[in-house]
Amino acid sequence: MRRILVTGALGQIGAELTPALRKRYGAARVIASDLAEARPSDDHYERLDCTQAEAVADLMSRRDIDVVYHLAALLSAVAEDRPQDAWSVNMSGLYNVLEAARRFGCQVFFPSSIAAFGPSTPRRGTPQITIQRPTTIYGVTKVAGELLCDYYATRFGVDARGLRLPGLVSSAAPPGGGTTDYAVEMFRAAIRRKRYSCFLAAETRLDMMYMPDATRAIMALMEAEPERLRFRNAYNVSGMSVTPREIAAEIRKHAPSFAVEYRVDPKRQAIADSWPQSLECGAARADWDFSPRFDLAAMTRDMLARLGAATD
Ligand code: NAD
Ligand code: AKB
Repeated sequence: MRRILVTGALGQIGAELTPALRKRYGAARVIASDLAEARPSDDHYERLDCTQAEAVADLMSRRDIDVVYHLAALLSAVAEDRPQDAWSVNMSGLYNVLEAARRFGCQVFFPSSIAAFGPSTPRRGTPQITIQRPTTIYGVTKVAGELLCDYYATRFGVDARGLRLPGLVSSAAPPGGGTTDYAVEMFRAAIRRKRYSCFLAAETRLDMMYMPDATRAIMALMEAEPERLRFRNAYNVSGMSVTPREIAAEIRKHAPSFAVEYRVDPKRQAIADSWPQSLECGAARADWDFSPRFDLAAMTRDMLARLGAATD
C-alpha cells in the first residue's frame, strides 16, 4: 500500500489533489506538506521547504514515503518577477525530490506545463515531441525538469512520470500567480461582482482543463502500467482550447449581465503569446487512456454551481 507525500499541497492543485488522494488511499497514507507551519486541522501535514535537501530526505525517510507528488513551484508570472527564486524552488526542489526518490526507491509525479514550449513551437496541434525553446524562466525550469525526470528514469530507474498541464480551472482554491489565472478570476468575478477586468486580450487562445479532469489524469498516469509509458519527461494533456471572450460568452449564458473589459498586462500577454494554443494529446490517450470529461460548457455549469453554492 502506498505512502504518499504531496509537496506544495496548499496550492491550487494540492487543494483538490490531496483530498482526492486521501479518499483513494486513506488519509493517514497521504502526508501534505508546504511552507506554512503545522495546521491544527490536519494531523497528516508537515512543514517542508523543498529547497532544503536534508529536510526533504529526512521527511521521506521518517514517513517511509514511496510516492511523491511534487507540486511545489513558482508559477509563470511570479517566476518572471523573481527568476532567481524560481530557479531555486523549481529546479533545486525537483532535484532534491528526485535524489531522495533515487535513494529510497520512490515514484515521482512532476507537473510540467504548456510553458515548456515557446514561440518557435508549432502553436496549433502542438505535438508530443517538438521544439521546446521557452522564453520564460518558468518554462526553462519546466523543460529542464522534464529532462531531469527523464534522466533519473533512464540512469537510475526512478519511476518518474509527468504531465504538461494547461491552465487549470478550480472552484476550490485561487490560482497562485500564473498567466492562465484570468480564467478562474473570471468565474469568481461572475459570482461576486458581475464585472471583470481581464489582463489578457479577448482572443488569446490557450489550453485549459477543469481541475477534476486534472486530478483524475494525474492519478491515472501514476497508476498506469509502467510498460505502457513511452515518455518519462511529461505527456501533453488538455481539456479545451479557449479564449477569454469564449469563456465570458459561456458564463453569460448563465449570468446575462456579466461584463468583461480587457486591460492587457503586457508582461502576462507576452508570456501567453509564447505558449501553444492547442496541444495534441494522442500519446496520453494511447499510453494511459487519458479522457477528460469536461468541455467549456460542462466546466462553466459546474464552476458556477460550486462557486454559487459556496457564496450562498
Ligand atoms: P500554486 O502556486 O497554487 O501552489 C504552489 C505551492 O508551492 C504553494 O502552496 C507554495 O506555498 C508552495 N511552495 C512554494 N515554494 C515552496 C518551497 N520552497 N517549498 C515547498 N513549497 C513551496 O501552484 P499550483 O497551481 O498548485 O501548481 C502546482 C504545480 O503544478 C506547479 O509545479 C506548477 O508549475 C504546475 N502547473 C500548474 C498549472 C496550473 O494551472 N495551476 C498548470 C501547469 C503546471
Ligand atoms: C501558469 O499560468 O503559470 C500556469 C501554467 C499554465 O503553467 N497556470
